[in-house]
Amino acid sequence: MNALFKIVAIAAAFGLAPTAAMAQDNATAPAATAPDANAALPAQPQEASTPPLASGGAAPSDATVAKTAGAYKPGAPAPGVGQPDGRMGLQDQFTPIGEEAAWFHNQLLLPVITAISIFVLALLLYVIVRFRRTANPVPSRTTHNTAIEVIWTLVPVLILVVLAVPSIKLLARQYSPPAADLTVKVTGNQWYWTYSYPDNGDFELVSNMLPDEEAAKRGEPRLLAVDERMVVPAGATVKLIVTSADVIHAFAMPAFWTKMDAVPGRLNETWFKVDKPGVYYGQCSELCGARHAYMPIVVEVVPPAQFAAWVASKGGTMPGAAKPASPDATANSPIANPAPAAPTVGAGEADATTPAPTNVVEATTTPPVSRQGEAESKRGN
Ligand SMILES: [Cu+2]
Repeated sequence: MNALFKIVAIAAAFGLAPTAAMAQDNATAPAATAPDANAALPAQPQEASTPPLASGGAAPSDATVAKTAGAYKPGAPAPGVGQPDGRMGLQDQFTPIGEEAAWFHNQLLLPVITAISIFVLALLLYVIVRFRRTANPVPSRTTHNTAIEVIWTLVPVLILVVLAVPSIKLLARQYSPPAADLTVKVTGNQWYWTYSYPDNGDFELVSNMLPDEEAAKRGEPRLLAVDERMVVPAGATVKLIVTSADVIHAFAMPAFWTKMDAVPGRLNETWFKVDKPGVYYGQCSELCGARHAYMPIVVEVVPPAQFAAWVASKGGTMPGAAKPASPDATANSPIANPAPAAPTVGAGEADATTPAPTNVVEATTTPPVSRQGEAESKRGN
């Protein structure tokens, strides 16, 4: 019996320890800097009452914006939302993936890790006391016990299976995003971020950290506030295309359970979907040089109408909106508005006064190179 306990103790120490270590890998530490959580300012957005598009920049090119939007005004952070607030453990999660992952960590991994650690510690203490040398002048020479060997093999396997099922499910869900409603290209730079919105006229923002005094003035946490936020609509699936212009950075947003390396020359993809409007803070999470600690990330989630107003204030457009009325390169293009087919003439003979479709004719009849110059010189007249 004594031997049995001894063996169990040793097995527990060696066999189960890796389980605990593995489980720990899944924990994600919250962002480092603890801000003073005194920023209890009026919560979120102001709808409608203000005239749309007050916030400077380019003129609204977009009729739907004028109809639907409240003006965009930068929202104020809420204590404990999207930023560290001195509590232990993970930040509150605001994405479906984050909620699932936090549940996995808090309800499954932590209890299992704790139980294993306490069990192993108890066995060790028992062995130390019960089998100390003075109490056992003649040690047992047992080397083998089939039953206990089966148990110490099977139990860890079962524990790993119980952990693996939700773990793999979560991993699969992270890598099978729903169809994106919005794409934002995120580029890491030494030492700031740029965000471009290819779906919205491809405008680009440069996002730098605010100095301490300015952050305090705006009621935002020190070392986390930025001048230009990444603004996204609430309830939308946002696809992030993450890359870097220089060295490896990492886009990390603890409250979204989102972390993705930004690697020069490579496009990485991740996504998030946040329903609750608010201001969320993150940081670069790859040691990227001298000012690595000073390139924070701010994502502001706003109601869709405000997002449209914000896009317009940046000179962008909403997908599907009417194009700007101003004449542009494509408005009179023979390709966009094909004219009835012109009589096919030898390209060289194309009349200088023939209107628009000359280039179409040229393109379809492909004149020999020697004559193309001739046609062009004629047209120039
Ligand atoms: Cu960085």
